[in-house]
Amino acid sequence: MRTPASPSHPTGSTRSTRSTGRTGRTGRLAGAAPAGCCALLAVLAPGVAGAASASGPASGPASGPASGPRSVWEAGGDFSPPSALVPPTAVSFAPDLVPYGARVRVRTSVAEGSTTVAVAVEGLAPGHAFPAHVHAQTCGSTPAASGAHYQDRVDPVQPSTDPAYANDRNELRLLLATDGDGAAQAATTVPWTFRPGGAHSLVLHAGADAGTHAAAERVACVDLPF
Ligand SMILES: [Cu+2]
Repeated sequence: MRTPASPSHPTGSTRSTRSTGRTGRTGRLAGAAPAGCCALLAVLAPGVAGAASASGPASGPASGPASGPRSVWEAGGDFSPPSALVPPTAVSFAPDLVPYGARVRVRTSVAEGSTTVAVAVEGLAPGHAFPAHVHAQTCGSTPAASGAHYQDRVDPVQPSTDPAYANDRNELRLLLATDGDGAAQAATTVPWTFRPGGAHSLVLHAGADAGTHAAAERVACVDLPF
């Protein structure tokens, strides 16, 4: 019998809010980022936004996040085809759900042993709920390249289906529910930090059968900068 996920882990809080209207250009989230961008994320996670302004631009340390002083990493860009000449930061494998040119921003904040990930998207299929998870490997030319879900306590049996490990306390999960314009925001906090070098991407799944896509299909991927 396996040991269940640590009972000391509180349930991760996940929020999903809807946004109306367009926001500023996609780009850096801190420092010189457009006001629309940061105001949008400030709504999601005021503590994170405040930390970003205090810690300056997004370029985090080369090593992975660790507990201790607050660190902020930012990522994102325009979704591009995996075949793009320049390897894109954000890849779409299903342009009918995640059109090329749609935008994503991800802010990861680590402080005092907890991790908050805030995500904002624009230009996706409207009225659709995309489950998004942190995965272990970087995005690649195929949806499978991003590997397994990142787990705080790694399930010894892979692929992991044991609910003692595959749950929203042991993995980092969000739900991006787009509004009528295809915009969505979500943030979640987990009471642990990523192992250095252990987490490399945020993957969007179809969520529900859509067109030719099965619910579990990986429709897009964003490289995370740590
Ligand atoms: Cu996933």
